[in-house]
Amino acid sequence: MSLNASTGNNLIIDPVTRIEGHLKVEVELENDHVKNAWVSTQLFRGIEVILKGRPPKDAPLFTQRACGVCTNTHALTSIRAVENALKIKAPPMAELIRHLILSALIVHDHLVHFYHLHGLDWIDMAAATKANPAKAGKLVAQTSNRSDDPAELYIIQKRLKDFIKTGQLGFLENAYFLGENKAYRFTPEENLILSAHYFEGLRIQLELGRAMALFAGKNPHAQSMVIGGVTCYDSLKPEVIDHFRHIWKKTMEFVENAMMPDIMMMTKSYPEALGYGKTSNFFAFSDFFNPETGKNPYFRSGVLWGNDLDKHDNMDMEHINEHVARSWYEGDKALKPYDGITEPSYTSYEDKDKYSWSKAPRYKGAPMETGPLARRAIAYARKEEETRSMLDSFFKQSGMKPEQLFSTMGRTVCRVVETTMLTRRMEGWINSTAERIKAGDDTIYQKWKMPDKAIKGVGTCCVTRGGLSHWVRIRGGKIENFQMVVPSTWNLGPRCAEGKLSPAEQSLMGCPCPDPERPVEILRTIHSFDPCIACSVHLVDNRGETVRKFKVM
Ligand code: NFE
Ligand code: MG
Repeated sequence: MSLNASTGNNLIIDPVTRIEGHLKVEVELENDHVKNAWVSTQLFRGIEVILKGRPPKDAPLFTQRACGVCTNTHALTSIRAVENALKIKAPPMAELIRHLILSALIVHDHLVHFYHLHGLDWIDMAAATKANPAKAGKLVAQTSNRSDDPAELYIIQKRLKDFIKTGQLGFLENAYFLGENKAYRFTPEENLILSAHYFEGLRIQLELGRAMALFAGKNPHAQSMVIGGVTCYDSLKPEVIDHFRHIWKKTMEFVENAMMPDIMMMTKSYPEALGYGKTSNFFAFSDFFNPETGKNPYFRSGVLWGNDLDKHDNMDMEHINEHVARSWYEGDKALKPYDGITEPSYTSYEDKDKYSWSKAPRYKGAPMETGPLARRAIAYARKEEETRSMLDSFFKQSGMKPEQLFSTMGRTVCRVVETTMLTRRMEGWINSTAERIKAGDDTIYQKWKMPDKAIKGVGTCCVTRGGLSHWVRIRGGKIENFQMVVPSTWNLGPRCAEGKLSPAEQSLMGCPCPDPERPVEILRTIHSFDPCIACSVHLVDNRGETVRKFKVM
């Protein structure tokens, strides 16, 4: 990571690392706190433009290449958009398989974010070398259903020590920053446990990739999802669903006995992170509908206003539009996604009027956060039983209060709670798939015909980072317009035409920054959104005065 201080009190972090894609954060500091913030996507995604004039069946193959992280969700969402336009529904078995692929992806991504992307904002692996493995083993036994296994922890610690002896410390030396860093407060034993879970999580990550590929054909980027259903006829075998179940079981054990106790430990060790990172409004889409009826979604849509658990509403797609006035695009009018225009018009790296490749989606004109915090807060506000009981029990054990959900740490708490809920729910879909395979159900595709007349459709999806929507207009069997309104666009976009800050910009206002050379609180807050500024054109122009240099070995 490189930090560049421009003149005055502004601090620029560019690029923000441990995310997907290229993000620049600029903040104005006053009295050790953030007074103003600009979040800028330093990357152009041309996918919407590429799709124009192509046949709709190309959409899943192109859209999922926007990203290597949420991959098959774009395929699925574009398929749903076209299916919505055609007014068709995939057969129940195809819907079930889509549930398996999507849920495995969300669990995978949440786990990767918790340990491998966001984890090192809190965990100091170098400090884990000072731990007493026996003491750490006792702590594991006290906080989870796992048995006391100091031998495993001793081996991890030895590996870390050997690695550190090589002198090529990279990210392991006192977290991101050289020297003593008071912002890192886990005990050596806690650091050792979390380091062990970081490495174990890498193996689960690999397995979950395999689980997706069992039905998606490959990972990343599903090959088997098509308009009308799925095509994985070869996967409709008992041994395939057994393999999927085997991976699910390992994941479930890890989620319950590592992720859940670890987020508890984190919340207790960093209570101040419950006090910053606030945004204002939230939305969620529905997903995981009953495969037979297409009703009763497991994740339910909604809107929540002003960080108020008593102020919630139904979601109405009519109220979504996208602003470009402060983005590097032509035009200054907010447009409905069906009529959205993506015409690049870059100004400069220093520009504060137009400063991002991201558009600024708004709902009823308001910036809305989306993602696990939005989904869980809306479900909690609506008194949905499972979310309510999981969060209430977390509040009781951690001392956290419901209103503290709206914070940097609250975002991560919701991510882990959601991971647990979804992993538990997967068992039912695995059972249903196994039963249908046993009964010989191989109806996974419904034929369709593209009409000549003009049609349009919208597809929505609950993806890892929030509510994703694809909007397609088709004429003469070709895509006339295609717009993707992506969770990270909602969360990490720029200001809109009315100058309203995006959720990520709001979240930084007032964020503490006691050490501008090591602005870990700002990184914790930005990372808590799990940003994905997916890869397209890379346009970074790095200027300013260097305050620290980091060698990448
Ligand atoms: Ni590229 Fe994504 C997800 C989508 S972007 S990771 O989840 O859609 O926020
Ligand atoms: Mg878009």
